[in-house]
Amino acid sequence: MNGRGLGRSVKVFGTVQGLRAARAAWRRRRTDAWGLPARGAERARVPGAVVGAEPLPGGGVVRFARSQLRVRVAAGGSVFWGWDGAEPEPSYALAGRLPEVDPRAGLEPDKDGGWRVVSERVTVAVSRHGAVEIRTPGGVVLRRDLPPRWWEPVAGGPARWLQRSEVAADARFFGLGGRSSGPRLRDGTYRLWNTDPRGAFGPGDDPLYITMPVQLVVADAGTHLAFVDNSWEGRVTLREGEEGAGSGHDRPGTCEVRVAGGPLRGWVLVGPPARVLRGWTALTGAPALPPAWALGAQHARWGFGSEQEVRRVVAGYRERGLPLSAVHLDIDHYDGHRVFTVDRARFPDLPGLAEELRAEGVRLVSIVDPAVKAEPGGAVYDSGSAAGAFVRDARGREVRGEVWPGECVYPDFTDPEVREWWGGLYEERLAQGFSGVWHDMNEPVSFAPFGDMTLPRSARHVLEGHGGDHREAHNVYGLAMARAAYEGLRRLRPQERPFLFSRSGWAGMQRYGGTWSGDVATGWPGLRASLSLVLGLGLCGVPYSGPDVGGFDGSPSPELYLRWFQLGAYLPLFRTHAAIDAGRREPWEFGPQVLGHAKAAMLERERLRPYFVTLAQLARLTGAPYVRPLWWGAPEDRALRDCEDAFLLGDALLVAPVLARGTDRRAVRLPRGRWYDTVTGEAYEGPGQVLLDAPLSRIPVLARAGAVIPVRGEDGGTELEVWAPAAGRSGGGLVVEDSGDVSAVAELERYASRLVGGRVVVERVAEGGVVKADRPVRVRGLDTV
Ligand code: NBV
Repeated sequence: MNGRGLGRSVKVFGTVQGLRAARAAWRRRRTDAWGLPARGAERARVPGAVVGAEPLPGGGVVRFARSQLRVRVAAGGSVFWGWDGAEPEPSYALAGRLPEVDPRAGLEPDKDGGWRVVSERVTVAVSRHGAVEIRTPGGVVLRRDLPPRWWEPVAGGPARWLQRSEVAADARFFGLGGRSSGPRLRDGTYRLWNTDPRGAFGPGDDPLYITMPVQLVVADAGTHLAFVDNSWEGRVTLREGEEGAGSGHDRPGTCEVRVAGGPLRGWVLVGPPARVLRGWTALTGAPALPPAWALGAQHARWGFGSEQEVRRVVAGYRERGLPLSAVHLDIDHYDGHRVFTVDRARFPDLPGLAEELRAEGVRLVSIVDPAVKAEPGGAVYDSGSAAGAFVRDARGREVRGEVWPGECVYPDFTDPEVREWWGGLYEERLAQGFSGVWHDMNEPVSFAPFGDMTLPRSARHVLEGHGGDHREAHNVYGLAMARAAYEGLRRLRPQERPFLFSRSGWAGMQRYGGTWSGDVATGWPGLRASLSLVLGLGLCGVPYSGPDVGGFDGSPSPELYLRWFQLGAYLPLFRTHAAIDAGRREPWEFGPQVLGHAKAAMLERERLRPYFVTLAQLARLTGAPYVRPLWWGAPEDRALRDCEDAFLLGDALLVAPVLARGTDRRAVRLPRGRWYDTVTGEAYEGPGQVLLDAPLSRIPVLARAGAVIPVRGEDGGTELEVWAPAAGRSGGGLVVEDSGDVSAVAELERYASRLVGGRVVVERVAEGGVVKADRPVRVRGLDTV
């Protein structure tokens, strides 16, 4: 344990729990010594030379001396590849049905004894030694996967493997789940092993709670997403390339994926970023739609202490005219930290409190931890034990860990029956009046002063019936827990959309909900890391997330708090939160000036609520995250690829948060086209960089010329804010309302804007032609045209 972690555990748990954690860590080590025999001698293997091929729909099988490769191109252009018998089958990442094959794609001989599959959007070329190239229809190579290598234990058992890939010299890497040091991933090694970083983290702390073998690669030649569909522990080493590196030759970018076992298979999607994310969503499932209230401001606290304290805080918001949508209760409202219980001395009437708050538009959200106190007589423990729900070791004994309630056991969420049992337990949360859940500690965590803070690697899991150990189940534990809760809540309340967000997860977790930053360190670097996480996760298909505004630990300066708040107001999950021993995070705790500016940010968020609702619906329909890197619409713009301090909120807005102390002006990089400062109305022309005022009262937010943005009007209805198109150009926007109905099909209103004789005309594009916009229109920026 590093000093930071040790310090915290002594402070938080006291020595008794510290000792128990040490015991649990030793137990874990012993369990693995018995259950995970040393690997022993290994045999190295490569595919060898090609010996034949067999066409199949969408591609075929290419046979090599010592392995075989299956290639299958789907109708939308997504490519499946699988070595050694790996087939495109359902997995934790994939959502049920596989995409249909492209019937026109077939295997054909290529030059030099290789084979290729040509389709409308992509060509896959397999060399005679097993290198796989992904090429654009024009023949430009986007990615070259070199022949893989395996190491098979002579005594049997899972083979570990390595795949090295090359990308263009100008390519930039993004993704790999939630990384603190991005969004552009620099040279280095990134672990694939979901991890509680032992205390508050900052940029460079890696790995964190959500790791995913999903990378988005952006280069002049095109964008692609490469996914390795394997949940085993692994490592990805990235190295950006260099143009004109040695004697004028380009050095390609490289990526090495090492995985400790499991199938060698994956998917590649090519195309502009929007199409890639659409394909990724088709493959792994549409993001769950948060209920509309979850797009408003939320306040959490570890250590509310009592119902009265919750009431006091909510009253504080109300009395100052600060909009508030939800309050989140942390583990301190449990009875002895036991999940699915309530401390009735301090929270005697939660259903009453929930009803009271609901009447003023404030929902209650509950934390849910996966670990169950191992105590006969405890209702959850007893019912789980009876159902055989808890993870066992290789000798068949329940695996015990140490978490907040003391000695705990862990539900095996990779077992469908356990998911069903666990999902039913949320009935208790609903009966307590909670409207949503917040999953924590689901990497899963077992406190330990040394070694990994998780379950033994040899712990057994059902893994949907095929059986395996924690090395394979670890990374999907949080995702499977989210599935259990999501499906349980759907069963319990079929008329409501579940609200769920989870600290840990894996590719596909968006089907069940979103996530948050976890324990981001209070400080300017933590603020930067917050943005990196949200952007990176969005590119991995998880659009709903946000940081602990103000940071998790300590006390932010008023300036830092305000800048965090101003950023948070433009992120999908807008929530203040902090640790039990941290300073306050209510907007009024930092003086009247901060309160005034924070209130302005909250009111602007409220005004933009219809836009957030639209973005949520669009994320569900298309996979496009609400928060996008500046290069989203222009991946060929290299300066945008390297810009990490601003983002697009949907198509219409560009948000340039202040990420450094003492800033009152900042450089903002603009994509092509005209952009208006939404406060001054000043117009700027992109591409290029401009210097904008960023006084304490606000962060720069720009609107794209021509944008039609749904905003809340003074009467509470939705109106259209339209930013004048530049001369000779047109624009537009979408509006999607949220009826709240679970089964409703989203109805898209499409608007077009153009400039006619110095006037802005806004029309609704309907079937069969354009009609007059039937919502109030407010034109902005016209005086600068
Ligand atoms: O439940 C307490 C905290 C929670 O407030 C935080 O948001 C989580 O990320 N939780 C972690 C457990 C302990 C952290 C030291």
